[in-house]
Amino acid sequence: MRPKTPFNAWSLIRGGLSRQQFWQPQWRKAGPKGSYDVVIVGGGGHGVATAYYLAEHHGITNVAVLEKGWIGGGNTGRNTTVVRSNYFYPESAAFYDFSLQQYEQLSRELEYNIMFSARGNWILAHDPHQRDRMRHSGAAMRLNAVDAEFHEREAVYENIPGLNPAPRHPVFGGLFQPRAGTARHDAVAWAYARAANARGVDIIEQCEVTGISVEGGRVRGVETSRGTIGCGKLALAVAGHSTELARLAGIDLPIRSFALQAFVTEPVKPCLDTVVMSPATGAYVSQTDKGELVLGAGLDLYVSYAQRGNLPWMERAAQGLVDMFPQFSRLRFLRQWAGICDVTPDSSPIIDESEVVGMHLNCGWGTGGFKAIPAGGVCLAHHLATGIVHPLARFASLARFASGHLVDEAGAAGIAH
Ligand code: FAD
Ligand code: PYC
Repeated sequence: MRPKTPFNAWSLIRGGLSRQQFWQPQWRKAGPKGSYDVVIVGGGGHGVATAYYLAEHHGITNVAVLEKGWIGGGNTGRNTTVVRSNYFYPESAAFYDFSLQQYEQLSRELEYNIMFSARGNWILAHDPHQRDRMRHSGAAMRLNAVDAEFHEREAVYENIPGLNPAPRHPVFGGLFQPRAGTARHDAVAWAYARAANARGVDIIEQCEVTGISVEGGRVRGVETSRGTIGCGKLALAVAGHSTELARLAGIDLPIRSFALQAFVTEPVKPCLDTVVMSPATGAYVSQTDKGELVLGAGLDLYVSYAQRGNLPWMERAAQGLVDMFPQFSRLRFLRQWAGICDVTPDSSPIIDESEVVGMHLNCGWGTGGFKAIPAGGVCLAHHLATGIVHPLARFASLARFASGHLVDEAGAAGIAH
């Protein structure tokens, strides 16, 4: 007979860590010092990733991340977790595919399970024109060395179990990226914050930046709800609040902020093993490891900083979902929420130094910046540390809005960019 081991639920939950290790905070609580070499405003994915790469790639650790709420409490902890690199133009394909490659090995690098799942991403074509365009996009992706498969209608139905055989918007085919998938959003922020902190970075929550001090055209520091903090360089990574923060330094950004909503249903057994996006219905859906369906639709149609959901958009997302998968019609929604997205005229990001010397920007991610967190962090850290734009971030300059060298990715996935 096997010896009986006493069942201990706690040791299972702790996953092999001792009680002391398990309860240890992920990062040490820090009060702000009087000044830092680099101050990063915004404790979302881009802010904490930048801090990590400053320390890991460049040995710069006299760094603070200032977050007005809690780490990951902005769009990073509100997004629908899709990571993919199915962009059209060579510049964006190189940038987003580099990011996806980082995601593929991030759990190992940061020693933190970010639950990356390469379950693939489908974009459905609902008319012959969309089908032609998706073939074209697939060809562009392959030319850019990104994995892409265009499938005719029959193959789409073979691959997506339960897809409505007679939807109101018929399916003419689909563009599939096998390496795309999902990752647990807040784990990404926690993993980077923990790794940055372990290398010496101060992670300071409940610290709102209310002013930026500029002297002789150069940034000197910030005013915060916890006092004045001086800095050699400043980085703003505040997503939907970028225009407000940049204005504190006298800069007008070509960005408008819109709410993007998301919804989850009650959990059910595994029934959907991929991400499905349907541009015609405006909805997209995937299933979490817990069993909930996560879904959303496009941006709200008016500019706003109101971080909340609304009934018309919930109806729109539900209609799209039920048109694609009628069997989900009896599921109940558990939660709805919104995040404020920072949209540029060409739907490509800004990673650049501003006209205030020493003040850098990481913004303009709109509806699609979760997948870009590793690349955004690498590029901003490189620019802050070396003074040179990272080659992957050349397309994300501020100058393009004056010169007209736009990289228009508004149609990247039909729903999000
Ligand atoms: P955030 O995570 O928003 O971080 C900015 C931080 O700055 C916030 O925590 C905020 O509190 C802080 N801050 C603001 N003002 C101040 C201040 N004055 N002082 C101090 N701190 C301040 N992208 C994808 O790639 N895939 C998806 O599936 C996807 N789905 C989405 C679904 C929804 C509903 C939403 C809203 C977005 C989605 N996105 C998605 C977009 C993605 O979430 C964002 O582009 C990305 O998270 C931006 O990260 P960030 O670090 O720039 O911003
Ligand atoms: O970027 O894949 C994405 C996305 C999906 C929904 C919102 N953004």
